Amino acid sequence: MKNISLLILIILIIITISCAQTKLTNSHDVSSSAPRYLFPSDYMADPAARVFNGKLYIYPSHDRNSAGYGSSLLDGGAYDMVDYYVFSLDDVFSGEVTNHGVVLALSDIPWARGQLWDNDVAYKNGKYYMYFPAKDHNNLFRIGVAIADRPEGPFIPQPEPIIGSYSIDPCVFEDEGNFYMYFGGIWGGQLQFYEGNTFVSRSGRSNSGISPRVVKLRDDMLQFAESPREISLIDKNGRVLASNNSRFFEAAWMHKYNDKYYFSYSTGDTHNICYATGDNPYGPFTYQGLILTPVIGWTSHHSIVEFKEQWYLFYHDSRPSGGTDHLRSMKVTKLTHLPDGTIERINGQQ
Ligand code: FUB
Repeated sequence: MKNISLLILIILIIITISCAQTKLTNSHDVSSSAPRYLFPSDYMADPAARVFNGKLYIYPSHDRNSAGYGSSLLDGGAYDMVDYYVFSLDDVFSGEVTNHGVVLALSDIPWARGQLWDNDVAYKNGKYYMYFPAKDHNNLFRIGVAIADRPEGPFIPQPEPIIGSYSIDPCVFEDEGNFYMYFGGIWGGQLQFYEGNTFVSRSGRSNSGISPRVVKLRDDMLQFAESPREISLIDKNGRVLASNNSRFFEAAWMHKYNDKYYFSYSTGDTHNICYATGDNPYGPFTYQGLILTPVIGWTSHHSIVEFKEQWYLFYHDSRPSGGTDHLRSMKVTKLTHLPDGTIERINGQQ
């Protein structure tokens, strides 16, 4: 009798857990514009969303619990990722999210030693190009390229990183037949190691006056076509952004709306996603305000995409992991451009 009661109890616990899991998976109320967690069964961050062949693809980082790659929090050592997955969906809020599995692994990349951080994918002439940062064998971040025949991969890496590449968070944006890469990140992203495009030293952790970079890609998509340029991010009086609440930290993204160029980014230690607008892909870009207020978890990272005539913000937070900074979950919500061209602010705590 005691054994039967125990068995019933175990069955009840299993049912409760699986109901909770199902509830999390399907918890999005399609009639509301509440955010949707996209893949509750594993930790995925930095979602770069792209539309290929009428379908939405997501290229995230894959978070994991590990002993940590580096030694200090400022090195980003807890963000110790070793592979990339791809996801796709046809309907953002109610559709099934298809997991295409691992499409590129650290062990396949000869030049990389660790920390596969935020990537992005671009399409040109029948091929898909994944741009990703990783630390090389000298512990310096470089940016590599991997190529696929289909948006869901697998992606085959080039044997060496892009010549002259450094730092993290590549975003590749197509404009009038040209492809531009925006990149950079301070602190663990190492952008402060460089002056212009020259490596200066591993010391110093400046907080402001460090510009993200933009560079046009060569026709073959495998190298830079020019030297990376520093992006000028200014306020409405033409002054360079200096406050930690608005200056660039990491997570560059570019989208175009009504012929304006929207450069968005994270402010890192103040946890905002902000944006600035300009008239061409190189800038300057004038600060406009916040898109997303701080989420649960230290990092904030996003992408903005139009799909079936609706704009979306893809981002992540650490709510499902109980606030563990390096275990993040990707999510999506609607994004609205207001009639004056500004973006309606989104509450990161939703
Ligand atoms: O995922 C690792 C790093 O955390 C990204 O490259 C940054 O943008 C931050 O989200």
